Amino acid sequence: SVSAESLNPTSAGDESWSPPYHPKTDDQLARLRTAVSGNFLFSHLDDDQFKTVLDALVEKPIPAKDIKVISQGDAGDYFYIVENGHFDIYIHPSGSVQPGPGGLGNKVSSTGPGGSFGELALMYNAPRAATVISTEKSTLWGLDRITFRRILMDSAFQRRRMYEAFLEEVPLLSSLKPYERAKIADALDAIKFPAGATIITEGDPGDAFYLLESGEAEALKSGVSVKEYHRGDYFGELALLDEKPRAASIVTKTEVKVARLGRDGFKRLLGPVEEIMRRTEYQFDASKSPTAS
Ligand code: 1OR
Repeated sequence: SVSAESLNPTSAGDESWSPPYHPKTDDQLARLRTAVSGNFLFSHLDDDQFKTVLDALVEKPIPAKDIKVISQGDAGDYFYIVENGHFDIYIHPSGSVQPGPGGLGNKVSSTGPGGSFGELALMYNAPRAATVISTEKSTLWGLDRITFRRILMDSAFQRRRMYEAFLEEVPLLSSLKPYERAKIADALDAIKFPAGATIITEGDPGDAFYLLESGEAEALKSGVSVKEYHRGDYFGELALLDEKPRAASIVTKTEVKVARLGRDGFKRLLGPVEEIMRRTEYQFDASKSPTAS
């Protein structure tokens, strides 16, 4: 559970805190900017926060495969962003790494360029939830615990909490693990539309996927209503799945709140439910049309 300290990352009397400053070469800065550009935890920072984080990050070269960057059960010190290379993630059911073969537990996930790991122990003041180990020579950037908590955590935490309950209710996402939904929450943007607004225009290229959080909307093909959307429904996936123009317009019928996921997030985070999305049929169902009687 969430301790009081983790909701209030800055303990009293730290007015004297100054963020770590690790000078960087132009080459390092350029590589770092590319590495964080795809990371959603950074996309909601203002310019000052972004600069503080860039200054605080430290390059951590991982010279080979089989290097354990994080051991399950340890205390958390750094959050990591992957610039290049690859890492496997293991969880041992006993809660920590065990001696001997198979001691890492079961492989649950993996991550590569633009990905990140190690946030959980810092967010929740908990032991490391998993072991993270390199599968090749790699480059990481590390952010210390205090800078992570002071600058990145509030926005990440709020976003995860804000969307936790809603994402649990979305049928499309019900097969995902809670941690996978948390990663989706990091990447969502909340947008409101008044009644009668066009969210998607038929024929346009697609750049985002949407989950409907509240209100009602409908899909129109050449001006004819073909489908209605309610809380928990999704739209905008077809153009992204097959790189096709928008197959319909989506227009709001009431005031609407949507959670928007950009193309990168869609590709990276919704892979596990791609087959479910592809199974959705879009035949015109006259019995459900508002014009049928
Ligand atoms: P950490 O600080 O606990 C280990 O250190 C990191 O592995 C953890 O933060 C996450 O960033 C990362 N469950 C828990 N941690 C995971 C998982 C995970 N995947 C990556 N990490 N999964 C749940 C398995 C039941 C895998 C979900 C696909």
